[in-house]
Amino acid sequence: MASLKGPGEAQKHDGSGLRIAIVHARWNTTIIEPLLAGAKAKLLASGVKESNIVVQSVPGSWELPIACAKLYSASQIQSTTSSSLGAGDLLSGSTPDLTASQSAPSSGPFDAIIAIGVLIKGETMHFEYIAESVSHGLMRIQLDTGVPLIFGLLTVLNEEQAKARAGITGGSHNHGEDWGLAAVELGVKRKEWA
Ligand code: DLZ
Repeated sequence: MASLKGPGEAQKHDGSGLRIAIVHARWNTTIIEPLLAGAKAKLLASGVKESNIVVQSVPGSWELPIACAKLYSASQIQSTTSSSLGAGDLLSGSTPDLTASQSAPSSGPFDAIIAIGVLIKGETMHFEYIAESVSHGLMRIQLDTGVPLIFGLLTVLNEEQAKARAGITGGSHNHGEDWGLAAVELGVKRKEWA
């Protein structure tokens, strides 16, 4: 029986002509890692070249909107100047910051950006403020730039819920995979809509 939840029947899209950025927070790393891996695996499985996947990290989810906005602008600058700098260089200043989770970036505009963060509710209102602001910020960037920005922000009440959405708990589904597929679908469709 078809599931009520999820994006429905899987669509197959050719990602071989796409350039995709993933920006992830480092808070709740043990949940972030499988989500990031799931998203990347589906990009690669859809034909996106490894060299066309740019991965950047920020401390927490609060920083996701500014990073996505800057990464987008940097890629636009490069596509008009043919600079040899990678998008990551422009995001982090003049010195390339290639940590373990960051691949050497290619250059050119992005067809889609995936923002990944995990917000776990605590005892204060912190969660509500960050969740709402970041959601609005990411939507604004998406509509202002016209570049699909995939919403990979988990807003959960506890660690168990987070694990169940990252494929960590037995039999659970990794939502990162959905985000990777959504990025390819939207990247392809954006070109068709242009
Ligand atoms: C401070 C904070 C807290 C309490 N919780 C989370 C969280 O669950 N998930 C997350 O991604 N980030 C959290 N942060 C960090 C903020 O997002 C941000 O990085 C800091 O407030 C610095 O601006």
